[in-house]
Amino acid sequence: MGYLTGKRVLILGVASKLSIASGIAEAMHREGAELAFTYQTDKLKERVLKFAAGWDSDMVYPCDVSSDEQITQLFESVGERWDGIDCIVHCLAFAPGSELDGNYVDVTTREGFLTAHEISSYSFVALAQAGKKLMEGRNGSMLTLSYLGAVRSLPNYNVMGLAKASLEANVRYMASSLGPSGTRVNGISAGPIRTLAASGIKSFRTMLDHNAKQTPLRRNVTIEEVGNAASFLCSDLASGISGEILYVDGGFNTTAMGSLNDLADN
Ligand code: NAD
Ligand code: 0WE
Repeated sequence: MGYLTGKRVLILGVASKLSIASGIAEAMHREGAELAFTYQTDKLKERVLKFAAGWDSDMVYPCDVSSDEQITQLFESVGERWDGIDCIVHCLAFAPGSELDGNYVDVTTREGFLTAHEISSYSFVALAQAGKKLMEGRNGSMLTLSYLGAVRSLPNYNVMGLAKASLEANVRYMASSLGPSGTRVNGISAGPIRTLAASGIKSFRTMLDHNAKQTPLRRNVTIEEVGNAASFLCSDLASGISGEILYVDGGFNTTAMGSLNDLADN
């Protein structure tokens, strides 16, 4: 019997089979969880329905997190099928593409800053608020996905780094806020992975190659590895863990100077 048997999990952010949310769904389904999904736009609906069916789910709902109405409606719809939710998995982020290309001080705009923070961080607490009633008293948990750019500056990640810093603070404040009602809140900081969100990024291939070379494990991580860590954090095996950011990055964040092996005169 899987360690998520009997858990009802709502997953936001499946867009393709490469999505980190898909790796999480795959691992959670394997461990016995019952799953429900959302999609951002009608264009994605059929695709998410098909993926959901593969994980034995027919619960698929629209939710663009920029809309208060859609967030409210989401929990009304889920509440018609489930009397409670054990986990909410937030696996989405967005900043306008022009913010993620070039010198931070030169390319950042008021509008891009606001959008990045609204979609990538505010949405996490908005979901907690709208889902609170369904989550209460079940030893449930919430999980989000972050990136090292929250705590280190790196080329082109720019305003997304600030939004992820806000998201990580959100994890800590939400953990304090929801702890008394029995809900844990955590984040996973994943290493770089080729997904749709990454495919729009200039030089992503170069970044992946560099990352693999400089990481203690000497390779990039996979959505399966993130999925396994996510399943653990949402399970009762992690009942003592809240407010935490768990790095699933092959150890990259723990090093300085990296490996010298790819330098000319080492
Ligand atoms: P992805 O493109 O597969 O998923 C991004 C998702 O965000 C999509 O499903 C998209 O529909 C959704 N989204 C964007 N704006 C939305 C909105 N307004 N409302 C609802 N949904 C919206 O990419 P991914 O890499 O799997 O990204 C998932 C999460 O993982 C993001 O938070 C990302 O920052 C994080 N992350 C990614 C990497 C990486 O290298 N790929 C590394 C660390 C963290
Ligand atoms: O969080 C992310 C990417 C999130 C993202 C991606 C896009 C691309 C398309 C947010 N908004 C958009 N907007 C778009 O228009 N990652 C952790 C992946 C990522 O993105 C980078 C990275 C890494 C790693 C951007 C620059 C540098 C490194």
